[in-house]
Amino acid sequence: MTALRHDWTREEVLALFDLPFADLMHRAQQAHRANFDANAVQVSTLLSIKTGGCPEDCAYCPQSARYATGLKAEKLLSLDVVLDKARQAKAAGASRFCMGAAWRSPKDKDVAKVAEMVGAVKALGLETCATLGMLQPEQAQALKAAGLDYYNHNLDTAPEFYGDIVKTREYQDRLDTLEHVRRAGLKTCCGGIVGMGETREQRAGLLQTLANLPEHPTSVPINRLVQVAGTPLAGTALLDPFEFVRTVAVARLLMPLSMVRLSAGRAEMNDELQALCFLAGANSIFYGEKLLTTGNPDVEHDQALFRRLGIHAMAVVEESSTVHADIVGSEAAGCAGGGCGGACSDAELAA
Ligand code: SAM
Ligand code: DTB
Ligand code: SF4
Repeated sequence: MTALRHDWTREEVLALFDLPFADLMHRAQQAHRANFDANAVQVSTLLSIKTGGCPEDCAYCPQSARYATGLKAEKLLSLDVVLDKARQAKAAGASRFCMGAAWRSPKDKDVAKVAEMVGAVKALGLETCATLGMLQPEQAQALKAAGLDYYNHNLDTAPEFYGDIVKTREYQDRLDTLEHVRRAGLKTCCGGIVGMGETREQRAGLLQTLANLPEHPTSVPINRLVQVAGTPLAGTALLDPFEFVRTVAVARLLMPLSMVRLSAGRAEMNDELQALCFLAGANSIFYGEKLLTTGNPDVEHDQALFRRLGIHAMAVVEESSTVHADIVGSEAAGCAGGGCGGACSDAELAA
């Protein structure tokens, strides 16, 4: 049994970051293999259901109305359009469909419309995830009642660096929404962004805060900043790729039962760097040509990468059971021979 800790000190987390690269990778792989099939990667597809025009000032985000990024603000997509995209995502091999909206916090009438989308997407046999900004407790409950599986709400960076990145809300606001989401019985998807000019200590602070939440997030997206012209963070010095891999490895060690997602920024990474991230314990990706507003690797490229690395996709067939399928196919292959002893099926539920 892997023991889960929620009392990490900053020094302990930094000591992991400071390990020689090979030692850190070895430890991360041990933790990964103890809990998962190391060759299975979960695939989620993202859709921006409400793009741009956001009142918040997140310095990384192309969707803030405050920055001239050339992005056109759009209204909430219709149910038909969302369902069409969800069908396409399923046909391409995704197991989870994540709907993102550029809202600070949704109005109740927005939540009602998203709830309808959630029910319809779930009926296609996909896991559902939404990221809509700050939620009130009743809104989280309404989404849960509609069948939502996951709510994505990132802490984004360390508490002490947050004010440099976002001034229109507090770190505590993020923590409050996460609590409302957990109390509603939703699974949390919560991570952050690295490469925003933060220090190693602040990267450690992000992971420490995530691991010390009352429950480890079921999914932990690690985004590498996608630099978008017009945002205040465009032109930030690029993070050493090995430091990015270290961040993934430390996330794996601190949250051994969570799905660690290699998230935004893959389009700017070569295959070798992505392979190192999988070796460091990443076991989930966003799959499909687009993230929310920026690019992601082509589906064909990801399929080829999976084939070259001998990775297979995890496909969810029902709420409590995850099996593996080929990323290009629809036929579930079952968990036999994965070397996970069944642990991969339960890992998402166990965290
Ligand atoms: N508005 C909601 C919110 O902020 O929670 C949901 C959508 S927001 C775009 C979701 C997440 O996308 C952010 O928390 C951030 O982690 C990530 N994100 C946004 N812009 C990014 C960028 N340029 N590079 C990497 N991640 C980014
Ligand atoms: C997450 O952690 N990363 C995704 C998802 N959750 C919603 C969003 C990435 C956005 C990258 C910039 C864009 O495409 O607009
Ligand atoms: Fe708005 Fe979310 Fe972008 Fe911040 S990250 S500007 S809240 S869409």
